[in-house]
Amino acid sequence: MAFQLPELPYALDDLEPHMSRRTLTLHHGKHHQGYIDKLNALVEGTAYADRELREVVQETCGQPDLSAVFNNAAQAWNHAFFWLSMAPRGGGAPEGELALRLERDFGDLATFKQRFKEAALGQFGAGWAWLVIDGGRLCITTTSNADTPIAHGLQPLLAIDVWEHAYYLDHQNDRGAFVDASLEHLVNWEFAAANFEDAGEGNWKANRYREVREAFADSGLGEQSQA
Ligand code: MN3
Repeated sequence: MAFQLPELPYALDDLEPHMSRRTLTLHHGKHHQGYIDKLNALVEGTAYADRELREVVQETCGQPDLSAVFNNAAQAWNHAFFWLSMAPRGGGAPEGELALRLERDFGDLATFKQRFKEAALGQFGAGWAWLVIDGGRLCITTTSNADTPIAHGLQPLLAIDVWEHAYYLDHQNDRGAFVDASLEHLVNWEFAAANFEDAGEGNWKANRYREVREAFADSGLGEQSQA
């Protein structure tokens, strides 16, 4: 079965005034649809046509002769993830274990937002800014063009599309204003928390165990026991 454009999880004007109906209409209905259509044309009649989208992304990464498949598959996946990374009346603050982890790894929410914005502004040209889990730690990372954390073994929690088409109609060249609006009003922390749990995080027993284990390693006894 051909890959399908996922429906938006909200109405086209639900993210206004921070993301306009016009932007969402074009971004979802033209850009995202375009990646799906190109992917379907590229994989028709190949084994990739019957695979999960995520598998297509992971299996075609880094293969020069499959770069067109990778680019369109990754963009199809990234956009589906991006729509879920936003919510009407989003923003605010994460709760529960994710909030504690954000404090542990960034200090506080304001510092996280500042670093996320710096990363998004520092991404030269088209790409994406992500909150990911890397080895149990929350990290901010960026990718260029279609590249995606799932091609590199990282579990993303949130994404912001920083291609110009994501913000030019609403914020013109001001990527920083777009990132600010996204973090203040659109970011879907419930989606981030769900991804956090899917990655095996957020279980208080596991986290307590991890803290004990890290303290043990920091004491030097951990290394000694491995020798
Ligand atoms: Mn886009």
